[in-house]
Amino acid sequence: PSVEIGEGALWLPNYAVPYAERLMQSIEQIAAQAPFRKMMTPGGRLMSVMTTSCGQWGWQTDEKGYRYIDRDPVKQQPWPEMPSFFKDLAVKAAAEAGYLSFSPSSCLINRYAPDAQMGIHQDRDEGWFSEPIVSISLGVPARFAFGGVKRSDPLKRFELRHGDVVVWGGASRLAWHGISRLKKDFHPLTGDARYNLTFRVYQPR
Ligand code: MD5
Ligand code: FE
Repeated sequence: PSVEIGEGALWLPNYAVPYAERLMQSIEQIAAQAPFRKMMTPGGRLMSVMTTSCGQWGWQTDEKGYRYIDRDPVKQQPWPEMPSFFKDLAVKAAAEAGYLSFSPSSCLINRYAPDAQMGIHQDRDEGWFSEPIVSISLGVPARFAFGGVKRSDPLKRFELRHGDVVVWGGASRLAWHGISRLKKDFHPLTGDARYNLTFRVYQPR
């Protein structure tokens, strides 16, 4: 089943449940090559979420700003390859929402420990806004807030749970959104953590 939770945002509850163990194994392998790290915002604040990436491009924030880069600045190596089943899963989910030529070049992997959060923001460092972002949530559930394309648009809240996939296309592609402080909880696959993978199309213009 699928539910449109906002304009252009298609929620596929439990869609990734059959792949969850494989996804976590691959996340561990990726993190062994490109470790999870807390990045700095351009304003000088350390993010509470830990991140890594796989694929051709990885999202980076530091004192120089937000951007996509083709190497892990910690390891000074190219980002780990995007496993083919990651891409297949994201492509299949995008197709459910009518995006038949989705080809992500970046997968950002977020790790939320208890109390980690992500403030309200837009994902606009990619360009290519006619392409959706596909997100996969694993482990502990999180309260998600999303609004409209204007910062002042009212926020709707709902829970993203283990195995949920959301295809963020159309008007939701540039919607403001964030994740509330993660509650202490337990999931048999991830312990007290939540993971989120976001598949993105980025290429320099
Ligand atoms: C997360 N990650 O759960 C979220 C899921 C990020 C981020 O926000 O930037 O790493 S992605 C949610 C998303 C993407 C694009 C549009 C919208 C939500 N939206 O319209 O709400 O760690
Ligand atoms: Fe985001």
